[in-house]
Amino acid sequence: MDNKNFEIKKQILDKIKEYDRIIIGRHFRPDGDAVGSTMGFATILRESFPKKEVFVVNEDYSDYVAFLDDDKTVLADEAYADALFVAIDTGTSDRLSNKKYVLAKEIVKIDHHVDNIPYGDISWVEDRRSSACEMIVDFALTFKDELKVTKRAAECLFTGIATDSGRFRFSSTSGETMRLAGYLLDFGLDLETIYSNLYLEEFDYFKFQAYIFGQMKVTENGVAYIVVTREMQKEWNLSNEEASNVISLLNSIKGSIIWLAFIENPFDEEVRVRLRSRFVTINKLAEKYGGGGHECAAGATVHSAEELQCLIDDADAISRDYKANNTGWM
Ligand SMILES: [Mn+2]
Repeated sequence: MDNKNFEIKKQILDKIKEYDRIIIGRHFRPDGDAVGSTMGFATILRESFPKKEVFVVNEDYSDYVAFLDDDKTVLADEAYADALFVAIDTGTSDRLSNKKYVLAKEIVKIDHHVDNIPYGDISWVEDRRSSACEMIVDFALTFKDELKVTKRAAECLFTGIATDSGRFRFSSTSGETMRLAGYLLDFGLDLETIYSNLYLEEFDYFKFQAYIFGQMKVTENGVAYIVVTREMQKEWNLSNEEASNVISLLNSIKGSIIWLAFIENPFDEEVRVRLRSRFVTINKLAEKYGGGGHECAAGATVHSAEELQCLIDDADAISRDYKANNTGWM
């Protein structure tokens, strides 16, 4: 365990002790890490401080990790005035699913995204971490005499680490990630059930995959991309989450070190872009198109077919230059 940022962690623990009501939130369109970290943290706080009211309150939920049995609490505005709001896994406050966070007395931020637009009265950000869940485990172990981790919390936190690290495959996976995940495994987690929940798909989904493989394109210098059109989303009855997850179908093509999914917004002209890469970094490219994120996983937005093509061309040039000047990529 590393004691970097011990002072900030201590401030957060003290703040939690100070409040009787703690409301926990995360980013909208939640993924495994967002759900796992908030539910895991809530479980730890409830076990450790049974007299406190601890709520996880958000406005949207995940189908993908529904097995984590997310809280769907709705709280009256009045409940916020004397509460501490803990925002986890959310880089910027505009991405918070629970818009009522502004009503809370104080805000704590715990996150592993690049801290471009800081927020919160206390902010603990470590952008080298694989996941917010990894930070929650680190937090629990930093104060292991006061915080109680249970098997239920361990299941939530392990799921978040496993999903956000690409099953311990992304370069954000460190020895520390493995040690903390190992600590969680020791609670007797049922890996077969967890991974079955994460991997198994309906037969129809495989037909959808075959369709996507037929639609995707690869540029001259190896940028794989797909446009998930409105029509496609309607025809295949895709949820927002399912449409976004199409990006993961492009991630294993030899020579494609950058891959992109363009997801048309069903309600306006906006097109959401998910950018992924290996070896080469693409967060600068995302920033150029009004977005940002991690070095190898970022998001952006384009507003026209022309802008969409520009982004593909830019990505192609980055891929070309990287391949020309580096070896060892695949
Ligand atoms: Mn995350």
